[in-house]
Amino acid sequence: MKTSKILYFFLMSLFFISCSNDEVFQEKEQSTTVEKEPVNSAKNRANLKPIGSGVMMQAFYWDVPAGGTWWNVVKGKVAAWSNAGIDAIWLPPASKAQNGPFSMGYDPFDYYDFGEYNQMGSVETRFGSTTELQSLINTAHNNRLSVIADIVLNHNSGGNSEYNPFKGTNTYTDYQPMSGLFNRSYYDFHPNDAQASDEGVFGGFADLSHSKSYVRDWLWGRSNSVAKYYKNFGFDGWRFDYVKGFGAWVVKDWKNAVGGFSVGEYWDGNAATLDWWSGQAEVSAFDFACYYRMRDAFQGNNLNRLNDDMLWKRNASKAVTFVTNHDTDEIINNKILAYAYILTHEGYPTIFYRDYEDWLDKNKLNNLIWIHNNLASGNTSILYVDNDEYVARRNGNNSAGIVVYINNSNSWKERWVETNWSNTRIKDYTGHSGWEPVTQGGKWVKIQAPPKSYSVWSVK
Ligand SMILES: [Ca+2]
Ligand SMILES: [Ca+2]
Repeated sequence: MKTSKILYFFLMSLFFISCSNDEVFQEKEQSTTVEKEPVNSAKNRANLKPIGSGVMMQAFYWDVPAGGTWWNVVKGKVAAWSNAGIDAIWLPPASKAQNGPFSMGYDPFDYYDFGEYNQMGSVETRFGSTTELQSLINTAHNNRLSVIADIVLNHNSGGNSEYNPFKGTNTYTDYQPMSGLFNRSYYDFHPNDAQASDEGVFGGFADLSHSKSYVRDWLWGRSNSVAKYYKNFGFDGWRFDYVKGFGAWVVKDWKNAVGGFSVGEYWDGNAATLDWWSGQAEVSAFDFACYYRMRDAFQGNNLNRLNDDMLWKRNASKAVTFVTNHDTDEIINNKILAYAYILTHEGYPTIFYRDYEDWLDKNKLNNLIWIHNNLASGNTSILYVDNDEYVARRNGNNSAGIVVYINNSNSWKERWVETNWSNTRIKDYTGHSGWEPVTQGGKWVKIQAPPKSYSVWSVK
């Protein structure tokens, strides 16, 4: 989560306080008694595609339509996504937050309320009801997709005011959620009798103190902990929000308690730092180094930056690559080129909902997903790079591998490159070039790429 979002929360809080709850949310409270679907069986999970074998879908963006419909929107798309080669969907924080029906979920109040208790102004969350979430997860599983929960462990929001002896004043640290689970008080937030502070705070939010055994026990330790409640509900993996705000051991302990694919949002452009955090937490990390280098390359028109350090180059198995997310306001020029980059390179790539559904050419993305899942294997050799051209080779292991040619100039480019294939006919699997050249005995071949576009070559 991004610092500029603090203003959003603040303004929404003011708006919320100024509204009369009864008038605004009356309709919401009526349509909530629907029979619950059964929790997913282990059998249902057994057929899931392995996470990382395909591509992740970030199944939301900032300010998706409110009104409790988003889970149903996503449910309507998962079959097509799975057919396209997606292997997991990442959902926004699913539990009731302070801003209730308006919240994107990053101001968590009651971790156990997926939209079944009338608190914080509504029964449903912004995204829907418990039943609708359960139905979405069941549908995703039936389509072999894993479901990744967005977990906010750094801070809470929405507690009542109480006198806090550690601050000598009143603080909003009195939490008595309607689920009746994980009540909190000033002892559970910084500063307290255990710690004055931890690695970081987010804005003015109440900063959870993981040094308290009570907090650790509720978050992941006990049989009805938050982590186990989510897992039993059907979530398969975890995306941890703002992990700069607490020790890497918190993520590690959560993962050890319930297992599952895990990725942390350590917002830092330094590849060495990301690699360090990933090693400490023993989970994956979003490759912010790759994100910033791609921005320099495609926004700054200097593809030489793709030569620079990124997490996937240090530890591909722990790098989750992305072109944009719900927090990044910068628009990368020629975004499809950035997707051509992450979908042909190492790391576990993520596609942003709006890029796929609203903004970019879905056929081009589907083609790149297919290339990622079927051809782009093995380690990477960069064959050529200058300001506006980039050529790299995936050397193959379980498939033939590829040569990807990215052209950020305004004219066609062609170039002799060294492949891993001798006397072999190859073709461009994007269809952008109609050439079908035969590689020389020494494995060299001439390939081409159209202006502001790319080509991906492999054995015909
Ligand atoms: Ca709904
Ligand atoms: Ca913190």
